[in-house]
Amino acid sequence: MTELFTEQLDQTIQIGDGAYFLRGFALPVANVICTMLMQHFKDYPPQQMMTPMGYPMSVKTTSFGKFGWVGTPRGYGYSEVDLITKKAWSPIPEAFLQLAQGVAKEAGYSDFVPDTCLVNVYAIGTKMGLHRDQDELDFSQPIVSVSFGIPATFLFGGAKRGDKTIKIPLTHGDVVVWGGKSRLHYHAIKPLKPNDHEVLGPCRINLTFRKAR
Ligand code: MD3
Ligand code: FE
Repeated sequence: MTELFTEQLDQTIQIGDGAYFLRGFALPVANVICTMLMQHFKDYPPQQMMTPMGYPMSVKTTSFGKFGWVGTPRGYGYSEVDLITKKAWSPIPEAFLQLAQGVAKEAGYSDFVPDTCLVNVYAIGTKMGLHRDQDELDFSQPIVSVSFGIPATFLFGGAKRGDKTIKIPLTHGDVVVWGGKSRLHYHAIKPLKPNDHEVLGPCRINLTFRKAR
């Protein structure tokens, strides 16, 4: 574990089949993106969605793009409108797209065209339980994740729920591309430990770029 994270900035490190970790890759655009996120939260407030199991998530979620992920007591999946404001989601900003596509290309996915950007907002103590991302149509398309704010411990498992997990610390500016076999692997975020980030305060924000349809 240790040696992965003593590597230099700007290096692409393979952490699994089709999974690539780019430490600090988003740092140069972090301030621009975080500022745009703050504005987006006013227009499309992050909400606690319901899990497919029928429990409210501790994390709050909003989206950009043609589709956004929603979870309600009556079902979950991708929706073209925000269920609270009833508005169509706003388009994925160009700066976000450039980041996601630049990263995907770095990992060998040169034709990645995301149609959704999910935004997960974590307060201290919130978490995301072990799950797979399987609401998208084409699993040959990767997911690009970008983390901002305070650090979190990401758990990366295998194809089966009971498979062993490895811990990967994710912090401000870190980017991971999840393709290949990793695309359908189980994963989770451990409850966030108390901390404070100079830009975002006691908060973590994760963006996931996906092709839903
Ligand atoms: C591995 N989000 O939104 S990002 C999610 O930090 C989600 O908010 C977490 O899991 C977060 O579904 C983790 C890292 C991530 C995202 C998608 C993956 C890892 C993944 C899809 C497949 C395998
Ligand atoms: Fe996930």
